[in-house]
Amino acid sequence: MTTEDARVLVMMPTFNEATTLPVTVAGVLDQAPEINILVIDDASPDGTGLIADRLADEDERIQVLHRSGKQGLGTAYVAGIRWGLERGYDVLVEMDADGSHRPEDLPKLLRVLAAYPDAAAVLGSRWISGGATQNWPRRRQYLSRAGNRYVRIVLGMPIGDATGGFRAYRTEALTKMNLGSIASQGYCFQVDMVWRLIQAGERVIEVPIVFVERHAGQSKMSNKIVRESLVRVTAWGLKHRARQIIGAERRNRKQ
Ligand SMILES: Nc1nc2c(ncn2[C@@H]2O[C@H](COP(=O)(O)OP(=O)(O)OP(=O)(O)O)[C@@H](O)[C@H]2O)c(=O)[nH]1
Ligand SMILES: [Mg+2]
Repeated sequence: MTTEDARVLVMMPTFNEATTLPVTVAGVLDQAPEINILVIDDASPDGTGLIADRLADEDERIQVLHRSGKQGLGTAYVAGIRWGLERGYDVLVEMDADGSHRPEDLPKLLRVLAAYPDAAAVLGSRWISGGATQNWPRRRQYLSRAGNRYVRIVLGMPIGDATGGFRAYRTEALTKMNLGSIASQGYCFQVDMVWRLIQAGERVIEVPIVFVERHAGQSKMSNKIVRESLVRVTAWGLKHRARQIIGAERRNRKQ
């Protein structure tokens, strides 16, 4: 699969992104004219869904999935992945609509995925060499770095930025995944996806990106989302350790 002949769908979940969605969509189509975009809107009170419909009317590369109310980022992406798998895309991309993910980084993600046919996913990373954040408050940087360090320690995953949401998956790897068992709602959905791929023995590659603080609209980040991540990542880590220990005990008994 080369970048040219792969069918690529960019999934863009939105909740109250009326100002930033049109700019992001235009930027993506400018950078990668051959791709399609699916906006997944959770009945945004600010009318983002209507704006998305208008964009879709004007350009057949854009489609909209409307959901009845705010149901969280994780379920929005699972709905987007199902939609993309049903329609036979080769690559599914996750991307925020708030301007934080620069469209100019998209071709790089797609290029690297095409260059490594054995890779299941390419993650845009803020926390590897060459990656950066722009205008992000110190507190958010600290939270993201500390969260990612915790993920690395608890899950033993050699990933610099497992919580980031700008990434490209090869659909082949996603078809093997049990999407119905994904319960994560907030950021930990991102960790959940990488963890599932790594556990399945898939190769995951990171490329540096520059993450830009949103200029408009409001963050949906909350203490609840941080708590969910902490609880779930800790539970996955304990389960993983327990499996390792039980496996080692069995092996010892056989010897
Ligand atoms: N459909 C849908 N989209 C959501 C939901 N929560 C967040 N989003 C979208 O997911 C993307 C990321 O959400 P943000 O609020 O920017 O969260 P974040 O990027 O993790 O946090 P900030 O750095 O503070 O912006 C944005 O495009 C949001 O509009 C949700 O419940 N449903
Ligand atoms: Mg954001």
